[in-house]
Amino acid sequence: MNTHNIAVIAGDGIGKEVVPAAIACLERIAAIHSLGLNFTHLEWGSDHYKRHGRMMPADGLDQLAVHDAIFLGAVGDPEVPDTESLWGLLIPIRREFQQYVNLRPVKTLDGVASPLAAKNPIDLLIVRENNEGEYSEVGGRMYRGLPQESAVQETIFTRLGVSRVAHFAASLASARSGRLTSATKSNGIIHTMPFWDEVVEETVGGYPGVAVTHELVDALAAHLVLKPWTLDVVVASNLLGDILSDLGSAVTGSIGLAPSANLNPDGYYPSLFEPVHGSAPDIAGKGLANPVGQIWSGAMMLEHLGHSEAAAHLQAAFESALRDGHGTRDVGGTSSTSEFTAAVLAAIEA
Ligand code: GGG
Repeated sequence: MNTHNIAVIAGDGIGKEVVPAAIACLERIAAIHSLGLNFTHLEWGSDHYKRHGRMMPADGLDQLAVHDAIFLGAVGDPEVPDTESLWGLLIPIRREFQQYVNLRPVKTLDGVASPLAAKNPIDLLIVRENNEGEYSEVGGRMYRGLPQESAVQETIFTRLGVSRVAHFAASLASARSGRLTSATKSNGIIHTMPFWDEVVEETVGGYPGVAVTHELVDALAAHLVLKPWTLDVVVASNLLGDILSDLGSAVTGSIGLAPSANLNPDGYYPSLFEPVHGSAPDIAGKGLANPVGQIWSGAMMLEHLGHSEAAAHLQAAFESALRDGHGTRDVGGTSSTSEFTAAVLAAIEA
């Protein structure tokens, strides 16, 4: 039996609802496909912060390092500063384990109410740089509370960082249509963005079947809303990729649908799988959360661990539950989180 040790961090808000839903599906898939998935549940997140003053224990990264993958729900709590919840858990994990690719599929799903997606099928991949760029701790605040109060935040692009994510995106594009779009803002951001463009261009030059188009991110945002079906693989910096992928999921019907894989493509470290959405405190605890983003992230985890058949089975099951009208309210249906999960479990057996 293939056995994998998975660290599970449900985290905050709706993470506590969608993670158990996805684990129930993963356990059933594991039983059917004879996979050993050993889940270790780690009670980390904002409740841990409120008790101990930190989002995870001091040796949290060491505890995670011995696992084959990490399955995360959401982080964020109205009583905890957002900088603490993000920089105290998710960002250190992405960095420590060199998860420099954040792969975010944007795809039309049958059964989801989305006027735009109904026009033409959408099937694109956003490759977000995940370790550097605008997400940087370099900077500071001065003269707090005075009229001259100021803040500086540095963006950092390295040749290594940009080229490795561009390689990943180019090889994906090469296996698909050969069309790669790189998000830029090099007309306004005159040092880092032209550097990003140059390194992407050089890297993609090594892939004869791939053509890269550099699109200004404002125009690309409009492109993503007006004609998303003409895009295939999009590579973007940390911040731009985050924004574009939220927009992409909204275009397909709901951010609750969107999965993501924070990948260490070299395989030296565990990768992390999480839905794109956050903790949604406004609907937490009400049984309204859409578990598709979490379940789909579980399918991406199975694929990453080498179980394509099991991943396809799980993917087909949640797609069929949506197609059969079992969607949650955000996608135009009436099901609760548990009703939708029950429909996926039934589709797994079908
Ligand atoms: N699903 C994980 C989560 O809660 N993400 C919320 C968030 O704020 N993410 C920021 C990011 O991906 O950079």
